[in-house]
Amino acid sequence: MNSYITVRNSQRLIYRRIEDERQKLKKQELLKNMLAGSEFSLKGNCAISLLLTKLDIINTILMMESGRSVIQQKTGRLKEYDSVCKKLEKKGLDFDFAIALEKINDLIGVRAVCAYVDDIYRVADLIEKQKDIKIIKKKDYIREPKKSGYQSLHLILEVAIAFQNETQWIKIELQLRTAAMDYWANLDHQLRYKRGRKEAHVIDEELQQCAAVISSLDQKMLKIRKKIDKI
Ligand code: 0O2
Repeated sequence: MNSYITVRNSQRLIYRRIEDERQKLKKQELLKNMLAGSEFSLKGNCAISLLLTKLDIINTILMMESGRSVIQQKTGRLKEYDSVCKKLEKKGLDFDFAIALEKINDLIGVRAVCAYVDDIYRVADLIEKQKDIKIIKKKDYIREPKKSGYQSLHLILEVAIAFQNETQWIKIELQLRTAAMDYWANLDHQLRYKRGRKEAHVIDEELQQCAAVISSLDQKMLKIRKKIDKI
């Protein structure tokens, strides 16, 4: 009798596990469809275009003041499904579209590369003044670099887009960095960021040292520019 109950219980456990796995796969499939779906990508691409245009205008304003181009390069992207899953997993969250929308700040993202460190804050100041942009959060990894050495200014924003006769606020992350910070981040990303902790550990220190060199280079370049500005 006892062994009969044990078999029944383990059967139940197996069925529950299968059902959980089925539900998980269903949610994953739904998440994939929602991310690739026309409404999310349409709104996301609208938000990206709007922010890129804002950055063009800001660059023109700052160019009139300084006589040089302040934003050297800018790109926008919607986060890939695999990358969304990895991030949800890392944060211990469910594979759910609503949760991803709420908890992942960079589902929609724009990155702008500026000439000098002080340009980054000038651009950020002008972004803050826009009436159709709300600043949700500011993460200053330049004043306080991440343990990895990563530097950039992250602004989590909401931009207003006109969609189906109403205004909708869309969350988007703006990453602002210098070309030197961008160079470091790209190589770090390639070498370490997406690998396992153990694997990456061996190069942690060297990458931190490179980040310090990058930072002092940025400061030196800024000093040189300020010197020439005075003449
Ligand atoms: P990918 O593939 O570049 O998109 P949060 O909930 O906001 O605290 P989150 O979103 O991890 O947690 O915020 P965080 O730490 O500000 O990082 C957001 C993004 O910044 C990352 O997105 C990277 O693009 C970049 N980043 C942060 N730390 C590092 C780092 O040490 N090295 C490099 N190269 N980039 C970094 P993703 O989705 O992790 O990656």
